[in-house]
Amino acid sequence: MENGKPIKNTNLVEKFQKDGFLVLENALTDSQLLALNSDLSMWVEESRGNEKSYGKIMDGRPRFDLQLDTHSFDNPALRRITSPAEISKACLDVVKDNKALDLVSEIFGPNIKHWTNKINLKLPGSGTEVKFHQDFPYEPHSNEDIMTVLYFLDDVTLENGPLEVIAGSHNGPLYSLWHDGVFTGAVSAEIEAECKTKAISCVGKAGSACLMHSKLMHGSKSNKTQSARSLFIVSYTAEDAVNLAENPLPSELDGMIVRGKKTGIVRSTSYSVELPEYPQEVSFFDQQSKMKDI
Ligand SMILES: O=C(O)CCC(=O)C(=O)O
Repeated sequence: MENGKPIKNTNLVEKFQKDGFLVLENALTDSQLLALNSDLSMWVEESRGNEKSYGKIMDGRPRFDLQLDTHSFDNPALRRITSPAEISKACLDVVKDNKALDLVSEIFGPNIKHWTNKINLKLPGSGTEVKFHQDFPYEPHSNEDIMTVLYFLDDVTLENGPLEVIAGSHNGPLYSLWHDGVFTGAVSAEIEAECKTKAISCVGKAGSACLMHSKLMHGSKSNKTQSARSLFIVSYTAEDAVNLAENPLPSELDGMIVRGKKTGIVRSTSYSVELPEYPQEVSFFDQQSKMKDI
Protein backbone atom coordinates (compact mmCIF):
# COMPACT_ATOMS: atom_id res chain seq x y z
CA MET A 1 0.00 0.00 0.00
CA GLU A 2 1.16 3.59 -0.64
CA ASN A 3 -0.62 6.52 1.06
CA GLY A 4 -3.43 4.08 1.76
CA LYS A 5 -3.88 3.28 -1.95
CA PRO A 6 -2.84 0.01 -3.61
CA ILE A 7 0.16 0.34 -5.94
CA LYS A 8 -0.79 -0.76 -9.46
CA ASN A 9 1.72 -3.13 -10.97
CA THR A 10 0.25 -3.76 -14.43
CA ASN A 11 3.58 -4.82 -15.93
CA LEU A 12 4.29 -7.20 -13.09
CA VAL A 13 0.81 -8.72 -13.37
CA GLU A 14 1.29 -9.27 -17.12
CA LYS A 15 4.77 -10.74 -16.55
CA PHE A 16 3.37 -13.10 -13.92
CA GLN A 17 0.53 -14.20 -16.19
CA LYS A 18 3.02 -15.02 -18.97
CA ASP A 19 5.78 -16.70 -16.91
CA GLY A 20 3.90 -18.03 -13.87
CA PHE A 21 6.50 -16.56 -11.49
CA LEU A 22 8.41 -13.40 -10.66
CA VAL A 23 10.93 -12.21 -8.08
CA LEU A 24 9.90 -9.04 -6.23
CA GLU A 25 12.65 -7.08 -4.43
CA ASN A 26 12.02 -5.63 -0.95
CA ALA A 27 8.83 -7.62 -0.44
CA LEU A 28 9.57 -7.55 3.29
CA THR A 29 10.49 -4.46 5.30
CA ASP A 30 13.83 -4.51 7.14
CA SER A 31 12.03 -4.93 10.45
CA GLN A 32 9.91 -7.85 9.14
CA LEU A 33 13.08 -9.58 7.90
CA LEU A 34 14.92 -8.98 11.18
CA ALA A 35 12.03 -10.32 13.26
CA LEU A 36 11.66 -13.47 11.09
CA ASN A 37 15.40 -14.18 11.23
CA SER A 38 15.53 -13.66 14.97
CA ASP A 39 12.85 -16.36 15.52
CA LEU A 40 14.53 -18.61 12.99
CA SER A 41 17.96 -18.39 14.70
CA MET A 42 16.32 -19.36 17.98
CA TRP A 43 14.65 -22.40 16.35
CA VAL A 44 17.92 -23.53 14.71
CA GLU A 45 19.73 -23.31 18.09
CA GLU A 46 16.92 -25.30 19.74
CA SER A 47 17.12 -28.01 17.03
CA ARG A 48 20.73 -28.87 17.96
CA GLY A 49 19.61 -30.62 21.15
CA ASN A 50 17.01 -32.83 19.40
CA GLU A 51 17.72 -36.24 17.91
CA LYS A 52 14.43 -36.63 16.11
CA SER A 53 11.76 -34.37 14.66
CA TYR A 54 9.82 -32.66 17.45
CA GLY A 55 7.00 -30.30 18.42
CA LYS A 56 3.40 -30.76 17.27
CA ILE A 57 1.10 -29.29 14.64
CA MET A 58 -2.68 -29.49 14.79
CA ASP A 59 -2.92 -33.11 13.60
CA GLY A 60 -0.14 -34.36 15.92
CA ARG A 61 2.70 -34.55 13.37
CA PRO A 62 6.01 -32.85 14.32
CA ARG A 63 6.30 -29.12 13.68
CA PHE A 64 10.14 -29.15 13.50
CA ASP A 65 11.42 -31.60 10.89
CA LEU A 66 15.06 -32.77 10.89
CA GLN A 67 17.02 -34.39 8.06
CA LEU A 68 18.08 -37.29 10.27
CA ASP A 69 20.86 -38.75 8.09
CA THR A 70 22.91 -35.53 8.36
CA HIS A 71 21.63 -33.86 11.56
CA SER A 72 23.99 -33.46 14.56
CA PHE A 73 24.54 -30.97 17.40
CA ASP A 74 27.42 -29.33 15.53
CA ASN A 75 25.75 -29.40 12.09
CA PRO A 76 22.01 -29.01 12.66
CA ALA A 77 19.87 -30.10 9.71
CA LEU A 78 16.52 -28.55 10.59
CA ARG A 79 14.87 -28.55 7.15
CA ARG A 80 11.23 -27.63 7.72
CA ILE A 81 9.14 -25.74 10.27
CA THR A 82 5.43 -26.26 9.66
CA SER A 83 2.89 -23.48 10.29
CA PRO A 84 5.32 -21.23 12.19
CA ALA A 85 2.71 -18.44 12.04
CA GLU A 86 0.79 -20.34 14.73
CA ILE A 87 3.67 -19.83 17.19
CA SER A 88 5.45 -16.68 15.96
CA LYS A 89 4.10 -13.14 15.84
CA ALA A 90 6.79 -12.23 13.28
CA CYS A 91 5.55 -14.95 10.90
CA LEU A 92 1.88 -14.10 11.46
CA ASP A 93 2.53 -10.40 10.76
CA VAL A 94 4.13 -11.29 7.42
CA VAL A 95 1.32 -13.72 6.49
CA LYS A 96 -1.17 -10.88 7.00
CA ASP A 97 0.69 -8.03 5.32
CA ASN A 98 3.60 -7.59 2.95
CA LYS A 99 4.27 -6.19 -0.54
CA ALA A 100 4.09 -9.57 -2.27
CA LEU A 101 0.59 -10.05 -0.85
CA ASP A 102 -0.43 -6.70 -2.39
CA LEU A 103 0.63 -8.14 -5.74
CA VAL A 104 -1.18 -11.45 -5.12
CA SER A 105 -4.37 -9.46 -4.57
CA GLU A 106 -3.83 -7.61 -7.85
CA ILE A 107 -3.32 -10.90 -9.68
CA PHE A 108 -6.09 -13.04 -8.11
CA GLY A 109 -7.96 -10.48 -5.98
CA PRO A 110 -9.50 -8.64 -4.47
CA ASN A 111 -10.43 -11.36 -1.95
CA ILE A 112 -7.53 -13.53 -0.76
CA LYS A 113 -7.21 -16.13 2.01
CA HIS A 114 -4.33 -17.94 3.66
CA TRP A 115 -3.89 -21.66 2.93
CA THR A 116 -0.54 -22.85 4.40
CA ASN A 117 2.73 -21.49 5.78
CA LYS A 118 6.09 -23.14 6.42
CA ILE A 119 9.83 -22.45 6.54
CA ASN A 120 12.15 -24.52 4.33
CA LEU A 121 15.80 -24.44 5.34
CA LYS A 122 18.92 -25.61 3.61
CA LEU A 123 21.56 -25.38 6.30
CA PRO A 124 25.19 -25.87 5.21
CA GLY A 125 26.02 -29.55 4.80
CA SER A 126 22.38 -30.68 5.22
CA GLY A 127 22.16 -31.94 1.61
CA THR A 128 18.45 -31.05 1.46
CA GLU A 129 17.07 -30.92 -2.09
CA VAL A 130 13.60 -30.73 -3.65
CA LYS A 131 12.63 -32.83 -6.66
CA PHE A 132 10.66 -31.24 -9.49
CA HIS A 133 6.91 -31.02 -8.94
CA GLN A 134 3.92 -28.70 -9.26
CA ASP A 135 2.20 -27.67 -6.02
CA PHE A 136 -1.34 -27.90 -7.41
CA PRO A 137 -1.63 -31.73 -7.32
CA TYR A 138 -0.79 -31.52 -3.58
CA GLU A 139 -3.52 -28.91 -3.10
CA PRO A 140 -6.29 -29.18 -5.74
CA HIS A 141 -8.94 -26.46 -5.45
CA SER A 142 -12.14 -25.63 -7.34
CA ASN A 143 -10.18 -23.08 -9.38
CA GLU A 144 -6.49 -22.57 -10.13
CA ASP A 145 -5.92 -19.16 -8.49
CA ILE A 146 -3.47 -20.48 -5.91
CA MET A 147 -0.15 -18.75 -5.21
CA THR A 148 2.96 -19.93 -3.39
CA VAL A 149 5.02 -16.96 -2.14
CA LEU A 150 8.59 -17.75 -1.10
CA TYR A 151 10.13 -14.96 1.03
CA PHE A 152 13.95 -15.01 1.03
CA LEU A 153 15.29 -14.94 4.60
CA ASP A 154 18.88 -15.10 3.30
CA ASP A 155 20.49 -13.86 0.11
CA VAL A 156 19.67 -16.57 -2.44
CA THR A 157 22.49 -17.25 -4.89
CA LEU A 158 23.15 -19.66 -7.73
CA GLU A 159 25.23 -21.78 -5.33
CA ASN A 160 23.06 -22.10 -2.22
CA GLY A 161 20.17 -24.13 -3.67
CA PRO A 162 17.86 -21.53 -5.25
CA LEU A 163 14.34 -22.34 -6.40
CA GLU A 164 14.47 -23.49 -10.05
CA VAL A 165 11.39 -22.96 -12.20
CA ILE A 166 10.15 -23.73 -15.70
CA ALA A 167 8.76 -20.47 -17.12
CA GLY A 168 5.26 -20.76 -18.59
CA SER A 169 4.67 -24.29 -17.25
CA HIS A 170 1.63 -23.04 -15.25
CA ASN A 171 -0.19 -22.86 -18.60
CA GLY A 172 0.77 -26.44 -19.52
CA PRO A 173 -0.37 -29.86 -18.31
CA LEU A 174 -0.53 -31.12 -14.73
CA TYR A 175 2.01 -33.95 -14.31
CA SER A 176 1.36 -37.01 -12.18
CA LEU A 177 3.01 -37.26 -8.76
CA TRP A 178 1.89 -40.93 -8.48
CA HIS A 179 4.27 -43.65 -9.67
CA ASP A 180 3.60 -47.40 -9.41
CA GLY A 181 0.72 -46.68 -7.05
CA VAL A 182 2.89 -44.55 -4.72
CA PHE A 183 2.29 -40.82 -4.16
CA THR A 184 5.92 -39.66 -4.43
CA GLY A 185 5.18 -35.93 -4.64
CA ALA A 186 7.64 -35.68 -7.55
CA VAL A 187 7.35 -35.97 -11.34
CA SER A 188 8.82 -38.99 -13.15
CA ALA A 189 12.58 -39.24 -13.79
CA GLU A 190 11.97 -38.54 -17.53
CA ILE A 191 10.04 -35.32 -16.88
CA GLU A 192 12.60 -34.29 -14.24
CA ALA A 193 15.47 -34.74 -16.75
CA GLU A 194 13.64 -32.52 -19.26
CA CYS A 195 12.98 -29.87 -16.58
CA LYS A 196 16.67 -29.71 -15.69
CA THR A 197 17.51 -28.58 -19.24
CA LYS A 198 15.12 -25.60 -19.06
CA ALA A 199 15.21 -24.50 -15.42
CA ILE A 200 15.67 -20.84 -14.45
CA SER A 201 17.11 -20.05 -10.99
CA CYS A 202 15.33 -17.50 -8.81
CA VAL A 203 17.99 -15.53 -6.96
CA GLY A 204 17.89 -12.28 -5.00
CA LYS A 205 18.65 -10.41 -1.81
CA ALA A 206 17.18 -11.34 1.56
CA GLY A 207 13.77 -9.66 1.86
CA SER A 208 12.84 -10.40 -1.77
CA ALA A 209 10.01 -12.81 -2.59
CA CYS A 210 9.32 -15.18 -5.43
CA LEU A 211 5.65 -15.37 -6.39
CA MET A 212 4.95 -18.72 -8.00
CA HIS A 213 1.70 -20.04 -9.51
CA SER A 214 0.67 -23.34 -7.92
CA LYS A 215 0.80 -25.05 -11.36
CA LEU A 216 4.38 -23.88 -12.08
CA MET A 217 6.90 -26.75 -12.31
CA HIS A 218 9.78 -26.25 -9.86
CA GLY A 219 12.46 -27.91 -7.72
CA SER A 220 15.78 -27.03 -6.10
CA LYS A 221 19.26 -28.51 -5.65
CA SER A 222 21.19 -28.80 -2.40
CA ASN A 223 23.13 -25.93 -0.84
CA LYS A 224 26.81 -26.12 -1.84
CA THR A 225 27.95 -23.20 0.35
CA GLN A 226 28.77 -22.60 3.99
CA SER A 227 25.87 -20.19 4.48
CA ALA A 228 22.21 -21.01 5.01
CA ARG A 229 19.40 -20.65 2.49
CA SER A 230 16.07 -20.25 4.26
CA LEU A 231 12.66 -19.44 2.81
CA PHE A 232 9.42 -18.52 4.57
CA ILE A 233 6.78 -19.97 2.23
CA VAL A 234 3.15 -18.86 2.38
CA SER A 235 0.41 -20.17 0.10
CA TYR A 236 -2.55 -17.92 -0.60
CA THR A 237 -5.67 -18.69 -2.58
CA ALA A 238 -8.45 -16.65 -4.15
CA GLU A 239 -11.24 -16.55 -1.57
CA ASP A 240 -13.62 -18.34 -3.96
CA ALA A 241 -11.22 -21.29 -4.47
CA VAL A 242 -12.48 -24.18 -2.32
CA ASN A 243 -10.10 -27.03 -1.48
CA LEU A 244 -10.95 -30.44 -2.97
CA ALA A 245 -8.51 -32.42 -0.79
CA GLU A 246 -7.64 -32.12 2.88
CA ASN A 247 -5.11 -29.40 3.71
CA PRO A 248 -1.78 -31.32 3.99
CA LEU A 249 -0.55 -28.74 6.55
CA PRO A 250 -3.65 -28.03 8.62
CA SER A 251 -3.49 -25.01 10.91
CA GLU A 252 -5.78 -22.71 12.82
CA LEU A 253 -5.03 -20.08 10.14
CA ASP A 254 -6.48 -22.14 7.27
CA GLY A 255 -9.00 -19.93 5.45
CA MET A 256 -8.06 -16.68 7.24
CA ILE A 257 -9.00 -13.74 4.99
CA VAL A 258 -5.91 -11.57 4.42
CA ARG A 259 -7.25 -9.20 1.74
CA GLY A 260 -10.83 -8.19 0.89
CA LYS A 261 -13.75 -10.14 2.35
CA LYS A 262 -15.51 -13.49 2.57
CA THR A 263 -18.13 -13.87 -0.17
CA GLY A 264 -19.34 -17.45 0.34
CA ILE A 265 -19.08 -18.00 -3.44
CA VAL A 266 -17.41 -21.04 -5.02
CA ARG A 267 -15.82 -20.49 -8.45
CA SER A 268 -14.94 -23.58 -10.47
CA THR A 269 -12.77 -24.21 -13.51
CA SER A 270 -12.60 -27.42 -15.49
CA TYR A 271 -9.55 -29.68 -15.15
CA SER A 272 -8.66 -33.22 -14.06
CA VAL A 273 -6.05 -34.27 -11.52
CA GLU A 274 -5.38 -37.36 -9.40
CA LEU A 275 -6.19 -36.67 -5.75
CA PRO A 276 -3.08 -36.54 -3.52
CA GLU A 277 -2.41 -38.86 -0.60
CA TYR A 278 -2.53 -37.22 2.83
CA PRO A 279 1.14 -37.19 3.89
CA GLN A 280 2.05 -39.38 6.87
CA GLU A 281 5.20 -37.36 7.42
CA VAL A 282 4.89 -33.64 7.80
CA SER A 283 7.26 -32.59 5.02
CA PHE A 284 7.32 -33.47 1.35
CA PHE A 285 11.00 -34.39 1.71
CA ASP A 286 9.96 -37.76 3.14
CA GLN A 287 7.26 -38.13 0.50
CA GLN A 288 9.78 -37.43 -2.26
CA SER A 289 12.34 -39.86 -0.84
CA LYS A 290 9.91 -42.64 -1.88
CA MET A 291 11.05 -41.91 -5.46
CA LYS A 292 14.31 -43.82 -4.68
CA ASP A 293 12.37 -46.98 -3.85
CA ILE A 294 10.59 -47.17 -7.20
O1 LIG B 1 12.54 -25.00 -0.59
C1 LIG B 1 12.61 -25.08 -1.81
O2 LIG B 1 13.68 -24.91 -2.41
C2 LIG B 1 11.43 -25.41 -2.69
C3 LIG B 1 10.10 -25.20 -2.05
C4 LIG B 1 9.01 -25.91 -2.78
O3 LIG B 1 9.23 -26.62 -3.72
C5 LIG B 1 7.61 -25.75 -2.39
O4 LIG B 1 7.33 -25.10 -1.38
O5 LIG B 1 6.74 -26.30 -3.10
